[in-house]
Amino acid sequence: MTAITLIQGDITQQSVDAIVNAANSSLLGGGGVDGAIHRRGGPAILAECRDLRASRYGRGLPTGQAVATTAGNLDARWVIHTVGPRFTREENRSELLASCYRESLRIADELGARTVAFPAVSAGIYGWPMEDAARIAVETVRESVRETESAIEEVRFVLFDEQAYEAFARHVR
Ligand code: AR6
Repeated sequence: MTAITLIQGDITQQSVDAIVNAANSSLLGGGGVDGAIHRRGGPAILAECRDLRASRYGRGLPTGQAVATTAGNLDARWVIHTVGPRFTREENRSELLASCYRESLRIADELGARTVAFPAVSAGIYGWPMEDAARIAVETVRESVRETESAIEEVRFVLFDEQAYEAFARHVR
């Protein structure tokens, strides 16, 4: 049985087995959570991301997929980088956002992670409305841990501000 928990705070301060990063397909860093993870995690994470670009993802990590690296100086064993879709009103990309959560959990499970922290993927720079991002995140994680009979003990959503926390809380209840 996997517990789904919520906290308001900074994901780079969490002690968990795996921290999920809302990356971009270059895997070479950016702003938001991505910037914070590389800043606090140190250069080992970026070095591994560069190797991944060179070996497996020459064209970038596709949207909706995920890949793990070391967590460098973070209090975690792995960072799982996933690429959320940019929000657009012209096209429904919910399935790609759901895929970020499913793929990240699949990799976490494969690695043997027991505790996994997620930010609100796509709900910052990529413009996804928080309410909808929260619904997709919580529904997907719930279904995914049920269907895969995951050995993960806790999936923790780490929300940066109160508005995000409240949006997730409406769905976790
Ligand atoms: N801990 C937890 N949540 C955070 C933190 C933090 N330290 N910092 C920001 N958030 P974003 P995206 C929240 O923009 O929308 C980057 O440049 C933030 O308030 O980090 O998927 C990447 O390289 C928001 O609610 O990710 C990509 O180019 C949520 O995390 C692009 O941004 C996600 O915001 C990805 O954009």
